[in-house]
Amino acid sequence: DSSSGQGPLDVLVIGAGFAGLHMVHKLREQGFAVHGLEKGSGPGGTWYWNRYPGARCDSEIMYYSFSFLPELEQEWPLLERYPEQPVILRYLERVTDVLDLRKDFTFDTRVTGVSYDESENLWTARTEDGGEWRARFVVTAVGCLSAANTPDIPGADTFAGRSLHTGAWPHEPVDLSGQRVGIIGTGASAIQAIPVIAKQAGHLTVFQRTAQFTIPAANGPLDPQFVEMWKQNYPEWRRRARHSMAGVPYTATDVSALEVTPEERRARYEETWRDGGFLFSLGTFNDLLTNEQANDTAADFVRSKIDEIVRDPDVAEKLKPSGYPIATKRLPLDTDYYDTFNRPNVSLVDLRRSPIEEITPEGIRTADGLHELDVIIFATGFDALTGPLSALNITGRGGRSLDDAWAEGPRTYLGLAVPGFPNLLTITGPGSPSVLSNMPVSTEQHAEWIGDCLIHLRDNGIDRIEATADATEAWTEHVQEVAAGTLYPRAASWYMGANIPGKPRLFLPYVGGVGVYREKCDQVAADGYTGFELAASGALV
Ligand code: NA7
Repeated sequence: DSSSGQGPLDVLVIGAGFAGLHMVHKLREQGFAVHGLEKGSGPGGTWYWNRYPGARCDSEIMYYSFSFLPELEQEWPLLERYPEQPVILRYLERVTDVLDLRKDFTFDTRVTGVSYDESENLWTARTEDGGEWRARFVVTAVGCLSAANTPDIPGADTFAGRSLHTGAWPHEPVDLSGQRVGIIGTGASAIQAIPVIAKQAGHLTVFQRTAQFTIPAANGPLDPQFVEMWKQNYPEWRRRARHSMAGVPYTATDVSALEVTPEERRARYEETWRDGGFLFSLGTFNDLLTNEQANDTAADFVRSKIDEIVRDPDVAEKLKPSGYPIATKRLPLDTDYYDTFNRPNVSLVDLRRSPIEEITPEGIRTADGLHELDVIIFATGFDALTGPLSALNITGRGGRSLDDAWAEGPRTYLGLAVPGFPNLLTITGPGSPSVLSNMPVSTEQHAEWIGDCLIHLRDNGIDRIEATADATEAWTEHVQEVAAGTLYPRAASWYMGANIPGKPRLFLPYVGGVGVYREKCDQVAADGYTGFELAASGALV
């Protein structure tokens, strides 16, 4: 390997989740000298790290998988509607073995710096263990939600009990039975974890800053006949997902929430609430994310459900989200979330009324007093999209850091490339649909596009590709414009960078939909990589 002094690689891939596994496979198939680095001890990415109780995917198992492995697709058991973390991890391990990818990755290797040398047109990645890897191209496959965010709470390091983060959960089992557990946060991770932890813990205290809308997952075993129907029609389901809005094969509706009677509306919400999943936001009406009044109808419906489910009216009131439109913060899916607050061993602290003052050796002190705890779980999310790239300490042309280039928010061309950083390609980077989609559909599209791009460059004797400043400005503006046409920017969400103090506010993912986005990327390629500057041996072609 180049770490032991051999010549540079064609491509270095960072990460061994869905994106990195596919990328290394695709490039190896095409005859490139490619190698992958991964900080975990094995493949899995998100599903390697997020092992908290209740961790599962909110995409249904039928389409949370690769589309290019027809044999595995037929053989892989589809037992439960939403795959839990160990199932997805097993799937990715199986993919790694089926494709014989282990030999092309170095695990337990954290990349600490990646820098571009202009004179040689080469990248060097340095690793924590002192290794150096040189490559012509670097593809980041580091995920969007992999840099855990732990808020800076005074006294946090004085806590005498155990502190855990959902996104960096220990690999050995954590026994919470009989423990006094506190969980900070009520995002998608917490909403999965809370009902499960409540059944184990002696007492669970939920520290809520922003009440969340959540929709029942309606998880359960899949009917074998349904599975058979899926397996017989996989190519068609995959095609639909690729050309959809969110990477899921649902049929979009063209009905406005405001053009039906209140009774019809309620019936539609009831039906999708019962059936569970994202159909509630994606398939009921076409204007929930663009029209405030339409959105209110869905938000009111969920608030009415909270009243129905939660017995203590004061707790119900605290749980009711307000002040932002439904689904403009990532909508979680849950199994008995609101009902969990009917349990005698669960209490809710509303941090808006009584903020956290400090963490002490005994627990968490809020304005209303000390909550004594044995375990504190931070379900406080991630430095989304930019955090994982920032952690790589990337420097481009002229030694300029990516952090510096993005001081006012990330600017990318198609979420794939950044001016000043030639030959660096970012799978599901900011400015691509990424977190607003069923991830495997988006990582596949990027890995395929990048693979085809590198083949094009090789076939044409080109060894440098760089996004132009103009194309990047235009794309960044377009991403913001499309977001501004929706209700998304109304919420202080991690989509906006709002969860990290000091992070610039810019809408991070592309909300135009994966189908539209795919067409744009394909057009750029078909037109000879418009918006990129291509060069051979330093000379422009
Ligand atoms: P999220 O969605 O970012 O949720 C984090 C939660 O933690 C959210 O409720 C935050 O409240 C809360 N939070 C963050 N910082 C603090 C502080 N300082 N004090 C109190 N509460 C805080 O992360 P998840 O891991 O749940 O989900 C991330 C994605 O992973 C998910 O959407 C899926 O795509 C998978 P806030 O709303 O900011 O007031």
